[in-house]
Amino acid sequence: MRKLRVGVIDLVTKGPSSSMYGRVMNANLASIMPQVIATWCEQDGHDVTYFCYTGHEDILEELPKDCDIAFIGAFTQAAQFAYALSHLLRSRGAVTVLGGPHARCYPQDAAKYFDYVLGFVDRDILDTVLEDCQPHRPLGQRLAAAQQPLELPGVRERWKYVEATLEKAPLIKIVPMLASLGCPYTCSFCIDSVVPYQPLDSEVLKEDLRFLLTKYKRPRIGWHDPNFGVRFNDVMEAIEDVVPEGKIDFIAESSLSLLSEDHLQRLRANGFKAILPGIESWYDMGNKSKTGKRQGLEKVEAVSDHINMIFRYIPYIQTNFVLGLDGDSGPEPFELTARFLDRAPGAFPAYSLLTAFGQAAPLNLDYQRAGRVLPFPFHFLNNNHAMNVKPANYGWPEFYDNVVAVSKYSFSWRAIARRYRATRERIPRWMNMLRAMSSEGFGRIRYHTEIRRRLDEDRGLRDYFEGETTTLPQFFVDRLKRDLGPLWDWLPDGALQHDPNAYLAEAGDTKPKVQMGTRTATPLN
Ligand code: B12
Ligand code: SF4
Repeated sequence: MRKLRVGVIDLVTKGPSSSMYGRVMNANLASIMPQVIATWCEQDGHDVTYFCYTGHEDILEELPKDCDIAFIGAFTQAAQFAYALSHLLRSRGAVTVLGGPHARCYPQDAAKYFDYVLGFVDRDILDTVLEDCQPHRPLGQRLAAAQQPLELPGVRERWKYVEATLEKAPLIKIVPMLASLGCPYTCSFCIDSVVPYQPLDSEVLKEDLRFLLTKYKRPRIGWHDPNFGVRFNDVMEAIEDVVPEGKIDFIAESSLSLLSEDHLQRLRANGFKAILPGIESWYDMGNKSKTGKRQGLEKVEAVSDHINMIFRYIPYIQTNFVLGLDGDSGPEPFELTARFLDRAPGAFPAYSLLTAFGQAAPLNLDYQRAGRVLPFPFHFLNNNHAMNVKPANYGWPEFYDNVVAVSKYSFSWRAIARRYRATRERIPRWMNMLRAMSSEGFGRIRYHTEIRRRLDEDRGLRDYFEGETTTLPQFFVDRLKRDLGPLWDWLPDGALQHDPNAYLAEAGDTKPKVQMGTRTATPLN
């Protein structure tokens, strides 16, 4: 294989950012896979330039120059930014490759702007691309391994990329690690519901933990496992084998069903400082939260007791909710969330508006078949800036009234003060405060309130939400232009639009059975 100049770009954000929280945290949200790609390319003998874009760099200045091939890792919210970047890099003679969540969810669209669009990637797929390395235009080649890779280079092998990224994190440095891929649960809205659970090599894990103890006085590790601790004993034994008690702090996303009291005792002993369980809904997903058939207030009571019990062991808890699921109707789900916050005041609530990310989850076919998926530009699909599924049981004004109400309740000064008092440790207290006052708390209240106002006052925007027009409201065009900064000029023609039913079409299905265009001010069922 000829020696290539390879650029690897990890897009942590969707454009230039001046946010305080972003400056502190974005580098800590970098992805593992771009570092893996960089490591593998280097092991294959290529010249690699790796660049993690956190939103605070001058993108035009720091972009890898003169590459033969550029790999870009992007979430869907960074799709337009990535498309523009690909356009720019192609104009300089590079072949471009897209990988990551957007490539997995919207390969049909991404293929219009990249030479290769990758799904699951292992070394064979990477080598296929590197060996071929030529423009594929107008439509890029779509390649994917049949399953997730069985092994990945650990932190020691990825170190130079980890280190370069964490230099951009001024206060807290969190090293990303993986102990497993996939998930044994089957939450139908989730990308992992169809990816088999697979633990990664525990020897690599141990070696990485040992290695990190030589690099930092007290390392902090963020597990990127979709559901950490499924093989609980195995992973705890690996940690206990090599980490002296209290020498490493860990953060993990784990489902409540895995967080029993005996597990929590062990997690505390092993330095787990933050846990992010998904609650999702008060009417659904009982298997995940170990609440079985309990629903509504009964589930609130069970879950808040559980969360308060977790607090006795773990100082920071973020609880994840999905707003607008089909099982929800009326103000009650939102009011129940407020009751939950009353009963478990220390939990930091993270809200996601229900989003059908292309072909991520099987449930998305149903939404597309029902004609419920709206064509919001990818840039707004970050679970907050747009909800691209028409809610089953709410009209938009009613839905946003509830979203605004629950956001205001969650980030009121009263709630912030109660969260502060209920949190024991200094960094978690400070994190909660910063998050509430940044774009995540106050910022979202402002944003959702603006959307709610426009639903009444901006006819074009309302029609777009109702599916009565596909003309993108000026509000979104202006925001996108502002957010892309210098890359707006590189956005390819047509890149603001996509086919929201591409997955359905590719699955060989016909047109959506229910066409949009009817207002749903009253419940549909
Ligand atoms: C860990 C995680 C996070 C972490 C770390 C994020 C990160 N930078 O990786 C945190 C908590 C920070 C996070 C944040 C968010 N997340 Co998240 N997250 C995940 C999770 C659980 C695991 C991802 C992971 O690392 N898997 C391990 C890797 C090895 O596997 P993989 O992602 O499947 O990648 C394979 C291929 O895609 C490919 N690949 C991946 N990256 C790249 C890069 C290149 C260059 C190449 C060539 C290939 C490649 O190779 C891999 C091996 O086969 C996924 C769920 C899931 N399992 O995908 C959600 C998920 C990726 N997140 C999601 C979302 C929406 C978000 C947020 C927008 C949430 C929010 N509202 O804030 C933010 C956005 C952050 C950002 N950077 O833009 C969505 C993404 C949907 C989409 N199409 O964009 C997912 C799929 C969850 C879901 N809703 O179903 N997330
Ligand atoms: S438990 Fe979490 S990671 Fe697993 S399928 Fe459900 S939502 Fe996805």
